[in-house]
Amino acid sequence: MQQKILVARAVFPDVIDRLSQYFEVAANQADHVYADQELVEKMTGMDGLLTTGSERITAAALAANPGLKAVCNMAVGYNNIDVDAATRSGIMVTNTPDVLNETTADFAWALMMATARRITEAEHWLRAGKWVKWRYDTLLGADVHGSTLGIIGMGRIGQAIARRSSGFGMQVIYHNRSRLTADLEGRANDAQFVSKEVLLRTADHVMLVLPYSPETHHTIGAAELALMKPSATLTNVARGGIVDDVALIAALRERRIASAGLDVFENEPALHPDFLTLPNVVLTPHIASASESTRRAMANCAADNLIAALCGTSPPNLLNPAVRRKE
Ligand code: 8YV
Repeated sequence: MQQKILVARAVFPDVIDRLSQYFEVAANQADHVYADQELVEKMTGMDGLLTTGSERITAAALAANPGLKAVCNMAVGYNNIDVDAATRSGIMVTNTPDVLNETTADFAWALMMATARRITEAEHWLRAGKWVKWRYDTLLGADVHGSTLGIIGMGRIGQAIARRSSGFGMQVIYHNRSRLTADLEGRANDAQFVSKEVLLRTADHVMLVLPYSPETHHTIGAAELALMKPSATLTNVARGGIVDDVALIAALRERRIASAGLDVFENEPALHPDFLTLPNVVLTPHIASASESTRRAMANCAADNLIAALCGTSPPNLLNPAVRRKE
């Protein structure tokens, strides 16, 4: 009998066609966002799932579907999936690393530069008809070239961001769970490992690229924001919840830091309404990996993992190799 899969959200039609050559596919091309319980019901009888970062795959959802064999996330982050529970239930979990490193690094730079040089604020000002004369102090921003870039979370995306800084004559400092090898530090524009406190006190531009977990929840809160320079910017392309949004809003409002560039938010897509009232924040809707070719690569990577997982070979991006395959 043909195995069944659920593709939980809309995806490129040719990826559905590809998966249909192997499986009976329940697709959601209408892109309905399933509530948690609705998703559990849709999972019933499925052998595999193709999810995005928006679906919460909890221990309860997994327990309600004992026949499930694989959950393949179309994202590098996988904090939406209870991987430990999946491992205990013999369910393989995969993600899509590497294919989005460079695209996400490009976007992180775009966001940091827009934040430092007040690009969106300037455009709103111009569109509002406020540009009636040149002034020496109109929309003055912070330089990026020659400044110190502080990266928290120096994985593959963090390193790709650091590499780009060499053309800007920047000094790179970073903080990470573990220090990189000397070779990797060299390739990351001679990045220097420092404590989180030194990074926050020293960096002109702080960039967050670390994965979300209970341990990294509110890595940046009121205390950390208080360490930053009043002229500094903060860019988050990682996950909502790494920053305490309420504390950040207060710091931006009181100009305790200069500005922030945010692609991710607590409770997204329902971001805190106060962000919309602040001029010194650049807001984007979780699109750091959203180039045409990268989103295609992510979808195909998730499909590759699902096909391998259900057709008896080892998925290329298996996150829980301890899992015992179900027959
Ligand atoms: C995705 C991401 O767009 O890969 C990740 O972890 O955050 C983004 O690239 C998003 O999670 C969709 O699944």
